[in-house]
Amino acid sequence: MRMHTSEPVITDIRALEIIDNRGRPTIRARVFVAGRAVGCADVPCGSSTGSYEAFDLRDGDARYHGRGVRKAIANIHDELKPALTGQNVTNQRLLDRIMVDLDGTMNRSRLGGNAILAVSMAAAQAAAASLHLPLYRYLSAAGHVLPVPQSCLINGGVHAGNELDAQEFCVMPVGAPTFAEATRLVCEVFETLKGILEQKHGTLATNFGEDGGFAPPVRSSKEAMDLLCEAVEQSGYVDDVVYGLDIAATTLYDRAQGMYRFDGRQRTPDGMIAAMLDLVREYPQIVSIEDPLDQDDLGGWKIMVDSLPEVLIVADDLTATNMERLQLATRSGAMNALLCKVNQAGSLTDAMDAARFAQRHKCPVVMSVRSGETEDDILSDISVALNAGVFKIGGPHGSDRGKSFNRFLEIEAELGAVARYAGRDFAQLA
Ligand code: 2PG
Ligand code: MG
Repeated sequence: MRMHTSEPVITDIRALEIIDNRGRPTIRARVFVAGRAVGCADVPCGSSTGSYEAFDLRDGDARYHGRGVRKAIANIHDELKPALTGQNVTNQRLLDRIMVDLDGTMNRSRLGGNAILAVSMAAAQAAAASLHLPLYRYLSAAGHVLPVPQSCLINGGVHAGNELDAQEFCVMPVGAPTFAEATRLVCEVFETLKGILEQKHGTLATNFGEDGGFAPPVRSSKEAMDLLCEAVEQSGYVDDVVYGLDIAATTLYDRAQGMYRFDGRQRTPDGMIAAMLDLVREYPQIVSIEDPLDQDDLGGWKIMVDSLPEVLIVADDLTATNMERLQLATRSGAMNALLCKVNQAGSLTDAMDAARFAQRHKCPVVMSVRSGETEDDILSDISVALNAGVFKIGGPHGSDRGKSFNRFLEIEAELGAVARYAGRDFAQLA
């Protein structure tokens, strides 16, 4: 029988409306390639979304309270599929350019960032499959870093039904020698924290927030930090664990009044900066603070960066994985680390370009899941391809979070001696 030697051209694209971990619709796309390879990918989605993110096209009708994605799916079938059929699937940059040009808007609002990203990621998976490579290796010959998992164990903000204003209190097991050991540390601390919460606040305190962390009835960042520190201490990992916070301050900011609601008080922007400095003074093991201020307060962000040179001041809503915003923020000295979310960018090429731009500007990359996730573990492969030093992974609860841990565990085993756990060098990987 003759071997199939034709180019891996795209022969078909099919998309389906599926649900994420919150029962909200999202897109699953499949890209089919000559020679039988197929790639599949799901689009993640956030709750605390910034204004500069790629447009998430929703139907706005009665189904799913307006959140259906049938229009985006129709755009995949009616516009993206005809434009991409016959193209070589390994030409990721060209595929993404064709889709972005066809959309024709600045923020992907005509076809939907979700429609474009679904096809973009499924095409990368199909290309990797056609070359019989794991995705991380297809995306980069140099990928070998297993990131420090920044694991959210306590949730607040819009991700929880408690009265804690800040969104995420995370552990980062930098002292572990491998990702596998880092996973064990996270899970042991998680289990210990559960016991502490039960004992102090009763079993209701062990209910979960949207990131797979607990959502206990605490009101202040210090209470949350004390609980985390106690769990780490009881687990015996004081020397191995540091902490990362996501304040998600845009969600706490009242634009009309120019005031934040934080830790039970109204605060001016200066008051908010003072509160951050105070937290780091009290908990010097905090090594990372994401979105400490509103997404448009570039001046305030610069003060944060200048005041806390040892701490990663991570831009999420500030830059929204958008190249123009990233150029503005780095030029203004308003950030020193980038949170990279693929659906903020709206295509795989745009997300990877943003991450590499940040790394060239000495801003370490924190890859991140969204609060709305499925069982698709593609982000772990993208993280390894980028050699990102940190991965914001959620708590170790549910397969929507476990999938990221498990994919990294697979990659670490597969890489063997080549694998390097970022550990204490997490901020040097830029
Ligand atoms: C964030 C994310 C991830 P969301 O703010 O960093 O936890 O939340 O996906 O809701 O924007
Ligand atoms: Mg965030």
